[in-house]
Amino acid sequence: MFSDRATVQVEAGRGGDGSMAFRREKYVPRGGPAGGDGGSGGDVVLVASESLRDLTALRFNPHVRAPAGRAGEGSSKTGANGPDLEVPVPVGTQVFTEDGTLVCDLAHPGARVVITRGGRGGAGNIRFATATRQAPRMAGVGEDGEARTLELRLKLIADAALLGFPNVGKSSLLRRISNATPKVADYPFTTIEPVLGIVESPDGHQLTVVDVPGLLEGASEGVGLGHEFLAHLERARLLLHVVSLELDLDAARNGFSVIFGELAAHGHGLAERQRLVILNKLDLLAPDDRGTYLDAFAAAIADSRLAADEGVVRDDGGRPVVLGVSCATGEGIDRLVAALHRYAPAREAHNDPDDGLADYLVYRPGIGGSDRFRLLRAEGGYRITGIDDVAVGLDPDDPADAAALNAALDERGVLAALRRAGAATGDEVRIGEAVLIYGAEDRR
Ligand SMILES: Nc1nc2c(ncn2[C@@H]2O[C@H](COP(=O)(O)OP(=O)(O)OP(=O)(O)O)[C@@H](O)[C@H]2O)c(=O)[nH]1
Ligand SMILES: [Mg+2]
Repeated sequence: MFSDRATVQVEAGRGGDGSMAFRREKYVPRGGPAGGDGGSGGDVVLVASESLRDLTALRFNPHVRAPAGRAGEGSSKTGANGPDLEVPVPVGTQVFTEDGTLVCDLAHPGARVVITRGGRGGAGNIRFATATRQAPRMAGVGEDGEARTLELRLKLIADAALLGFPNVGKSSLLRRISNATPKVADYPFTTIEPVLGIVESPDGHQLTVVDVPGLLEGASEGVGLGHEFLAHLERARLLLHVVSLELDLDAARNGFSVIFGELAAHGHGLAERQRLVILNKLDLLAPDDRGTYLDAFAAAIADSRLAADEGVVRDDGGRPVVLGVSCATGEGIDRLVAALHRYAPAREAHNDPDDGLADYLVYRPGIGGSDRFRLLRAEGGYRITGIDDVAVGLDPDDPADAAALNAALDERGVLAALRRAGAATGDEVRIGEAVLIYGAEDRR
């Protein structure tokens, strides 16, 4: 199974609560406050890992939660921070919000994106001491960690991608030129999921080549398997268009045009992408006829009125290059590997900071938002700061106002935060001047 999509619910760790504690020493009758701050909750961090092939692991574990911070303790001890939770994803994973906005693209190995921030720890009661309030009975409650639903989509990253009709010998070719060993058989759709191989040049440079399921006419609209996999060609710099030798040249050319039509229909620049034409199964022709056939095929595709040769790699004379090979005998394979390295030269190590791809990124959708609030644990209940405006002008004893207030608090996440902080029915909740009573009907 190969999964190139997963929907995940990510939740960063909640901050630890601040402590409400006092010094107790033998000869200090009324020690001052000594409650330390809570630690912050762990972030959730996506990390692009070369050891993952696809998103299957996340599909089966779509809930990702970072550990909470520890509560502060007496003797002014700060609680430990919750450790960050690192979630490995395959290189080439793109992250989208639920409404389809691209958040980041983890296209480089080792790229890291902080996808949700842990909540801040609550302040210990030491921080509430003032000249007139020397024994504060109040401590901050840890903030909730950020939570969101994200859609992950994998688009494989390879230097070159094989494409063509089923059964033309794409997998046989990958076996010949790389370390990969995809299944080869004499029926269409032997390959049902992408396979990556590493091709080494004689001078030691390495390239990655991806083999995808064969394409059919209509693939871009969902015929066969090709539709889902066309997306995995998008990030290849060079396409390797494999054609199987057919004695009828017209049929061979038409097939070539059909595949081009699917690339063009898919879009994303596939039609214009550099494309190297490979004619496989050359062993089916008598040795003397091979050169003539290759020339005739090159002329036929250049002559096509369907622009199917757009993007095709050409020789110095402007004629399409058609590399004849036989995966059965190995003929032409060395030339093909050389051409591969020539037209898809090894990428320089990633060093372009402006390519829009994440190396280290902190995703902050809520920054500057008005919904930040702090929850304090106070004697008799809780105090909420930072959102005094929600209660202004509303009378909690009036049912309509109370309902509006309830909805506003729910929307800003205050009710959820109170619930998580352990609020019980009857607890007082103060917002600015307003005093509310936390009730069971608040629970959902
Ligand atoms: N005679 C001959 N047969 C070949 C050659 N290359 C591949 N074949 C045969 O062609 C058939 C299909 O080969 P595959 O490599 O599985 O083809 P594919 O394009 O990966 O096929 P799908 O995965 O179904 O899209 C197998 O029976 C291979 O043995 C070749 O150079 N000469
Ligand atoms: Mg195959």
